[in-house]
Amino acid sequence: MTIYALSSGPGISGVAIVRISGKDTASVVKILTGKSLPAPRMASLRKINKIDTSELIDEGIILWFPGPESYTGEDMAEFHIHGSKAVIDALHASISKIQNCRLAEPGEFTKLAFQNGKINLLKAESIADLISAETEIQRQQAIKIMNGKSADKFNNLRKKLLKILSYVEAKIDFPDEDLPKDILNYIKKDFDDVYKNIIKILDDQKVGERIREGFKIAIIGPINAGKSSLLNHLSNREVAIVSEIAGTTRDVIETHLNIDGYPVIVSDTAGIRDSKNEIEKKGIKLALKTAEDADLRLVVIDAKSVDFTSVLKNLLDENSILVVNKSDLIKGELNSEIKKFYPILISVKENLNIDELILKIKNKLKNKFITSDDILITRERHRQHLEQCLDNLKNFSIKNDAEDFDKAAEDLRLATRHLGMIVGKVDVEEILGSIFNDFCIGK
Ligand SMILES: Nc1nc2c(ncn2[C@@H]2O[C@H](COP(=O)(O)OP(=O)(O)OP(=O)(O)O)[C@@H](O)[C@H]2O)c(=O)[nH]1
Ligand SMILES: [Mg+2]
Repeated sequence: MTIYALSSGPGISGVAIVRISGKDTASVVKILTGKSLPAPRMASLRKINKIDTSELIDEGIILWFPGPESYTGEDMAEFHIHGSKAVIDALHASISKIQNCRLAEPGEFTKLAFQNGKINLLKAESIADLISAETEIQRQQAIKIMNGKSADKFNNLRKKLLKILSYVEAKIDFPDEDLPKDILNYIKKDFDDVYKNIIKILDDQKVGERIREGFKIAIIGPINAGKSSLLNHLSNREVAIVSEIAGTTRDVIETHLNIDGYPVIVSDTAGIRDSKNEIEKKGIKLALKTAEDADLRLVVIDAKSVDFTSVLKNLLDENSILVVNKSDLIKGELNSEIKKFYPILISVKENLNIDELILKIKNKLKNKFITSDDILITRERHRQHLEQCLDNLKNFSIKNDAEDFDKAAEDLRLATRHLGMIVGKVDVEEILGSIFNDFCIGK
């Protein structure tokens, strides 16, 4: 099948790009332009005609990328046309009438690139991340991984395991021969190295995932404290209903914000109180769960009627900020009990001290989520494979010590498999290759 799709964003634009990939790409270009193929990778201005009536659709630049030197590895072409809905629709309609051509599915070009060995799975994922990056920190993370930062690391660790595996396999094949001492030392050293590295990679406070998905901030507190007002203020629009009626918010209301380059998801929640209402009770349960799962909690209370239940006190830890709202309604000092928690006094209504609150949030984020080159995990998928790899390595170690080499080898194979699955590489031939290349049986 030959696939096609609009690759530039939807909506009106100066130029739109329609990409085509598959073995009939050359004929699509020839049919629509009525001319022979342009030179590979050279921008060529062509008239583009409707397939059935030969009526002119538009004039645009055609780029022809013969496979395998293309993004997907197949023959590909790009039509750079004027970016209106009508031009794009007309071009799509004409391509769809050509035999074996169909509209691409989401991500299909990148999927083809992966299947054809042009990119690994980590790169495919990071391309998706780069496309959806909304903040600078997300862009930086995506581009580093696209450049192979984590793939190189995982491949190296995997290579070491494959080498150890080749020695263990040799031990199985030649049980009467002892492995030389230096090889035994080598196995031990490399095994420890891989093991420690994986533990270090896993101990990352989930920063990579947080950067990709957004840091979670929960606004929690008693009814009517001004939680929804604060959410609306931070997001600069009316996301949540604000009213003086106690218990207005019932569901968790989420908005995505960019706080100085940090991608955050702020959740407004139901006010905490002793309620008999079933729906409200559900909302309160959800609120507490949201607060528990959050990276940072803004515990908002009302300056005038400080209602500071133990439930809320328990939520105050180093990942929380106590926000005392409605400062416009009080005169004088806060009581000393509250002062203990280093509160920040604000008024959403009068826009007092909100900038300080934002600064405090930023500092908390900065301290908690220092990114470094050690951050290699950006998805739960990576974490799961690494954890499974670690389990298999533990099992290997026990069985290897007990000289149960058959079973130990199996655990090691599973461990390498999990590392391979992160990068999208699982190949039995490669394991065999490593055995025969590195181990000279005749010695
Ligand atoms: N005076 C004053 N009133 C405020 C301030 N912030 C919010 N309010 C008012 O307080 C009332 C409650 O505000 P909400 O934002 O709905 O409070 P909430 O915490 O979301 O309440 P629930 O959803 O019921 O838990 C509204 O009438 C707001 O206008 C403030 O800084 N000063
Ligand atoms: Mg509310």
